[in-house]
Amino acid sequence: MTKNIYFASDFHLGSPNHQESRKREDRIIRWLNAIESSCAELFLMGDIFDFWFEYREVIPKGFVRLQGKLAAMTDAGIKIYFFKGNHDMWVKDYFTTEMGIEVISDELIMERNGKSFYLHHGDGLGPGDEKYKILRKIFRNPICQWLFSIVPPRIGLGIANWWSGSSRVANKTEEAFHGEEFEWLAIYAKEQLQQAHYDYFVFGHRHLPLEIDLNGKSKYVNLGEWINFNSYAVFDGKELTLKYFEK
Ligand SMILES: [Mn+2]
Repeated sequence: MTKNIYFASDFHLGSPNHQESRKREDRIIRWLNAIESSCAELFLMGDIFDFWFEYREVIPKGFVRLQGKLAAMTDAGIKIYFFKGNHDMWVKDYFTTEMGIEVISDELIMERNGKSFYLHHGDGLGPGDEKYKILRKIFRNPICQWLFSIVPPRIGLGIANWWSGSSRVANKTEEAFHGEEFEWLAIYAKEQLQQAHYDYFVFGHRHLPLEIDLNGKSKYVNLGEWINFNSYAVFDGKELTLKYFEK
């Protein structure tokens, strides 16, 4: 492996308003420009958009710089993956058709340079959050998605934007660490380790950059978010490390 693999999540573009989102989008473009020459693969691991719903003929306005940049990167031979997050699970084929991006619905298990990875946005895993686990089933249900798709975008996106206005990022809440025993994704990762060995677990969703040693042989990395942290992870073929951009 001569080039690196990069991981980032939770840009929440669109939140809390157009102006602040644009500033964040510019920062993300600067980051992509900075990593591009050393990047073999890029994993965008969910909640890239604060809300994204793809109608059959229509997509939400905005985010054109990111879309253009990602298309240029895949055109240049960089492989890009887009994981569905809990805010942008309604992607269909637009990212694949227009930008050559591979969309991942749930977990992705892979091996790179002899290291095994377990990747997932992180929503709906581990103990607790029962309310969301039910909502997730509704949101991911094809009939519910079809019903939403026939609501005119003016109404559908209006409801969605109102909903995302009440989210964690819209209120700029910086998440706090309450100890490893309360980290539900670390608990989930440890459960997975009972079945099989993975060198690295990479999740988003938690909005807190974390590097947790699970058993001396496996590590859980949380990618944080780009409102307060600008955090991302890089795998150089030997090690997975958490880093911060313009911090
Ligand atoms: Mn998120």
